[in-house]
Amino acid sequence: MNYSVIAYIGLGSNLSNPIAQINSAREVLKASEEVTEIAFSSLYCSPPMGPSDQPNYVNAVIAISTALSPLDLLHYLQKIENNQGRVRAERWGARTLDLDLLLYGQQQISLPDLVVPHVGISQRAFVLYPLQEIASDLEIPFFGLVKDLVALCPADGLEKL
Ligand code: ROI
Repeated sequence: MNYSVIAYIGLGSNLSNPIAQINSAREVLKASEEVTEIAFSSLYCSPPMGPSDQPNYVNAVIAISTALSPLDLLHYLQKIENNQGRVRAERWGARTLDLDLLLYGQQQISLPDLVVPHVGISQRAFVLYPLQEIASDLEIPFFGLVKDLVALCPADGLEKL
């Protein structure tokens, strides 16, 4: 049995009833024996980063504790995405559900399929603002404190729902 770590996961959706997609992913995670929910942010509406000819996104961040390894957690998240109709199509295009492994304890991971902390974490309002709500004093390895990063990050049209 591995020791449990606290991991943070970013949730995003802009297709097929995004609020329901995010809530459903949360329920799946909560029901999982491998994962315990520690905190869940508010839901936020955000304009798309990337091509602008797609709907606005709903975003949130969940903190969990888990004994799954980083790759097992990644694969588990991918399974949830697939079960909710995720089709891997255009890069930066619209999606029914995105579950991004943002942080895994204080580990820095650089594998072909998994980079943690997540690449966009230090600059994306739709990640940092919900993260601040549940973990303002958290230190992101390499990047610094969440609250300091938020202070440098324009809200970019992000709105709490
Ligand atoms: N833009 C926003 N606002 N929210 C997201 O979750 C999101 N996810 C993505 C891309 C396409 C980069 N843009 C996004 O994967």
